[in-house]
Amino acid sequence: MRTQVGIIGAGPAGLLLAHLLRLRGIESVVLETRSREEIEATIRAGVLEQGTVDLLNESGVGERMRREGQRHEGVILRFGGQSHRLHLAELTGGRSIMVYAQHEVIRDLVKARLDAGGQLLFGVKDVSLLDLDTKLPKLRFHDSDGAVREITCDYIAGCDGFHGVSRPSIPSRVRKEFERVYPFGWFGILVEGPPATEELIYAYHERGFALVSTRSPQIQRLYLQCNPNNRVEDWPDARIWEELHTRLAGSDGWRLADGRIFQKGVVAMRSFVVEPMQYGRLFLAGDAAHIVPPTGAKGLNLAVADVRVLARALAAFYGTGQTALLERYSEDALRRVWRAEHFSWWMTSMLHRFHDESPFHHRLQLSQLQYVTGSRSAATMLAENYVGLPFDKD
Ligand code: FAS
Ligand code: PHB
Repeated sequence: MRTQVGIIGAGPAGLLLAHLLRLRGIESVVLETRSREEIEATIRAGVLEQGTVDLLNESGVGERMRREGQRHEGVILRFGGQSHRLHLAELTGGRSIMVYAQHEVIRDLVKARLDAGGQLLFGVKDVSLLDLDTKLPKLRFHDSDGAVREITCDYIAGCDGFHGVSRPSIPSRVRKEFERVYPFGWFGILVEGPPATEELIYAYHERGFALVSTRSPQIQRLYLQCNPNNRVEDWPDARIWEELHTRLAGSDGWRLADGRIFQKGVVAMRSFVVEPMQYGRLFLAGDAAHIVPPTGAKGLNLAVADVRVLARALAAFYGTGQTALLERYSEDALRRVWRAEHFSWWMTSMLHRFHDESPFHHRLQLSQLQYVTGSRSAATMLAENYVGLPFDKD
């Protein structure tokens, strides 16, 4: 087989890249280990930045998001038994977030690719990357029938997530990795029932962080800080509700509503970046290159930002033959990556209990929360990072 861009991974990064390339007349093939059903059922992120919403709309795949997504103009920080609303739109000149689950974005992008006759090869195995430092890099793999296949490409995009094969294909002598692993995880649940709040609640409590998010008027998404080694069986429903009610309790009369929990999972918390995000004809995008703790709701949005830069660079090459944007892809993408890494680390550090920290640290966290919710300039800093800086303002 022969294609212009070989893409490994049908997550948000790989699918959006394939879609943006097609809009510019550039062909691609996407290789995905899992099935279409599996990737469309993967429960992950829930918040889209303003820039992500704009890009999905501009590229013609935002119709269902506009219809079913929930635009939020504010976000709530809850501590000391009180809720403090940050008016995101007012603080950022009208920018906001859209609550629309990642697996819905995946469904919309898969449909757009298949409707356009895009080549999405599901169920592949043993993908390997060859000849990356030549003008004809190759992807070799077993297709869903077990046959060995090989695709010769002009370029390869590694969009295969944190545990994929792309990043390790960059020689270790070239790679520099930056990592911070947090001493806690998030226990996430999906609950049947109406929303208990109009906007997302990020709660700081001495027993640990809690987040009240949503998926639809009928399904709610909640998280609570937990031991990183916790398993689902460590958290029976009664314990989950007791912990959530304790961490979200307040003197303002607001109370979380219970409901039937129908999905549970533990999300690890780490910050990670690899530099550079390219090697020869291989370009990394999304979780293949970086991971953020989900406190800042940046993971999915960073993947989108990477492929926006990569699609533009590839279009310049195929349009004019110039390779300057391709050569500086990593430098251009990493500016926004490190801004999001810092914001995600900052939000995580402010809102989570580090149980090995002193009471002094606890007071510092409370002081910072009071400052962020009491000072317009501090609130603006949080708001503009949370809704996402305009793409050209990295
Ligand atoms: P993805 O990991 O989404 O996609 C990579 C794709 O490549 C997958 O479909 C995988 O099957 C495929 N693949 C892997 N290896 C392959 C190989 N060798 N060959 C072919 N295909 C291969 N972000 C938030 O903002 N908020 C959240 O609440 C949040 N929760 C998360 C919960 C979990 C459990 C995880 C793992 C991540 C979460 N994230 C969250 C981050 C998440 O949304 C990512 O940032 C986002 O999925 C990144 O998209 P991609 O880079 O496309 O990677
Ligand atoms: C979610 O709804 O899954 C979600 C929302 C906000 C976050 C993280 C996850 O910061």
